[in-house]
Amino acid sequence: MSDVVKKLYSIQGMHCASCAMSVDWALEDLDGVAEASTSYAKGHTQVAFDPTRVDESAIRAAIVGAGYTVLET
Ligand SMILES: [Cu+2]
Repeated sequence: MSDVVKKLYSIQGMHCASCAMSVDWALEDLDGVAEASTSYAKGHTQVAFDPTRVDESAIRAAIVGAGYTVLET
């Protein structure tokens, strides 16, 4: 098992707890994502992933695909 890294992504467009849940599901569907922890109140998601199996563009695309905007930091 390779190293899992954790990264925080700021998300725009979530307006309730079920939005955060949709983001969690979209991310956890990705091969290589171990865990996503999305907070509607904080407007961000913390993603634990294996960078050898999934890259950040796929993570961003999954969030966008769920209907939200990823803020560049
Ligand atoms: Cu919502």
